[in-house]
Parts: sequence; C-alpha cells; structure tokens
Amino acid sequence: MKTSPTDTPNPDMGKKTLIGRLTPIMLFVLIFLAIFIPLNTYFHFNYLKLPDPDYKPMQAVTIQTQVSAQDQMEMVFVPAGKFMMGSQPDDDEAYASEKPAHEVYLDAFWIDRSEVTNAQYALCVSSGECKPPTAFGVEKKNSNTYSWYYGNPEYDHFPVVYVDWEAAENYCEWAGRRLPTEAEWEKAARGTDQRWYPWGNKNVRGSLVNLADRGTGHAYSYNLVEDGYNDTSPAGSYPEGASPYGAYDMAGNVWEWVSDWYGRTYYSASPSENPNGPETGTLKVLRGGSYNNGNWAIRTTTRSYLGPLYAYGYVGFRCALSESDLQ
Ligand SMILES: [Ca+2]
Ligand SMILES: [Ca+2]
Repeated sequence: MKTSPTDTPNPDMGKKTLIGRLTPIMLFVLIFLAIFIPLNTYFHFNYLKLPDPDYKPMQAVTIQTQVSAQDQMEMVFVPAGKFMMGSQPDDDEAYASEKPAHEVYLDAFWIDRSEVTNAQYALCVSSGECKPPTAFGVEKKNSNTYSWYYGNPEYDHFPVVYVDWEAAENYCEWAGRRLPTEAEWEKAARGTDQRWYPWGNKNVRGSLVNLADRGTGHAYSYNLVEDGYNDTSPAGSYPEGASPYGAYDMAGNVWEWVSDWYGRTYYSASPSENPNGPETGTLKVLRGGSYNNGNWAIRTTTRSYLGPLYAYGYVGFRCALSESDLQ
C-alpha cells in the first residue's frame, strides 16, 4: 500500500514515545529504591535470624555491682541458675565446636564489668606479683598500633594486652579473684535467652562494639559500620552494647582468656552443673572476639583458643569471683 508523506513515522516522535514510556519506569525504580534501601538497612540492623525458634527475650535484670578493694575493679553479679550454652544445630553461622547447645546450671558469681586495664595490671606489676606485658620473651610497651601503650597515662584505661594465660591467671589471683570458667563467661555475655550478641539480636552498630570496622581494612572487616577505633578502645566505651548483667566489651575490643582448656567436642560431654572444661589440654579458650575480628567472631558463642604461653596485642582478660567465696 502506498503511504502518504504524513503516514511516514516521524523518528523524533518515536524517541519521545520511548522516553515517555521509560519515564514512569524510571520513576517507579527510583521510588522503589527510595523505599527499599532504608527499609533494608532498618531490617538489617534490627532483625537477625533468631538462633532458636523458642527464643524469648529475658526480662530486664537489675544490675548489681561491687568494687574490688584490691584493684578498684567494678564487678557485676550473675545470679545462680540455668542458661543455654552453645549454638543450635541449625545455626549455619556456628562452628561444630559450638554445638550442641546444652543447658548448664551455674552457681552465682561476680564478673569484672570490663576487661582488666593497663593501670590495674600495673598495680600487680608494681607489687612484684605480675610480670610486665611480654610476648615471646620480650617486654611490650606498645600495642599493635599505639607506639607507647603500657605505662603511658593516656592509655591507663585501655585493656592490658600482651598477657599470656598464666599472666592473666596470676593477676586474678593477686586481685583475690580467678579467671571465669568458659560457661561463666558465656552466661555473663548472653544471659538466659540465647542471644547472638551481648546487646541482643540486633545487628552490629558502631555504637555497640569495637570490632574490625570499615577503617580496619581487613578482607573480613564489617564495613557497614565505623566504631571509632582500629586498635583497642578504653575499657567500657560502649555501654549501649553491655550484656544483660551489665558487663562491657563482652563482644570485641580484646579477646579474653578463660580458665578452661579447649576441647573441640567438650559440649557433647560437658557436665550440666558448673562445668570447668576438660581435665587436661594444650590450648586455653579465648572468648568474645576483638577489634581485629569481623561480626562473625564477636558472637556470644564463638570459641577460639591459643597455647597458654602465647601473648598478642588483641588478647586480654577479665576476672571472676564465686559468690560463695564472699561468704
Ligand atoms: Ca574498631
Ligand atoms: Ca572483650
């Protein structure tokens, strides 16, 4: 059929039509992104997959404290009772060593509210009962990035590092306390409701914990947040991230020695009352993760370990005390 000139499609008109058609789609995409991105961020930070379908948040605890006469450490109280230790079988985030989840009864105890600081540790060194921070036979005044750390008043309230397991145990003994058992440490960190993190089941934020954040530059850094430190932070800097009993830095800052030998399969054979680890071993347990770890390692159930004579710039400790030893 022959067409008149007016029937010939106008190329410009065609473009306008295409743009006209694309505009609502682009608008839709923009509106979708404007809603989706904030919503996704909100849910990411506020709702983790719960470790246990029967999860019931524990009721708020009245935080009880007392101060040690020996080193002025503030301690918090953890009442006697049962809690669920370890990770659920379907928890894909957890290593086999964290399983099975098992119920444990613990007597009442007190645990240091924060990691032992440089200034506190120095009291023990001055008394002659503790050796200075040392790694592989060499005294350490530095941390990983702070060139003068131990002995520098500027870092008095930062956690002591470069302390091996024996140094940590020695300190606690000097202070009239002891290292916590692994079970005591976990209960103090997560309470009785199987929470992922000391603050609950909301995801990591920079106001909750000192971990490897976007400033740290590791492949495993948790790049969504900025917590203000790429090395240790002053003990107790993140009160919003405290555990249900009021203990600080149970996630991150420095790993913490506990008294137990490490047993990869220990949870399958653990006594149900006041467990204190395998009888013998070659490795001691570390808990809580550090400023040098991403969000996976700072979970309340993560277990790590080191030989008892190893000392690093991301490992410290806190002490505990049985309530029965006070009576
Ligand atoms: Ca950090
Ligand atoms: Ca810690």
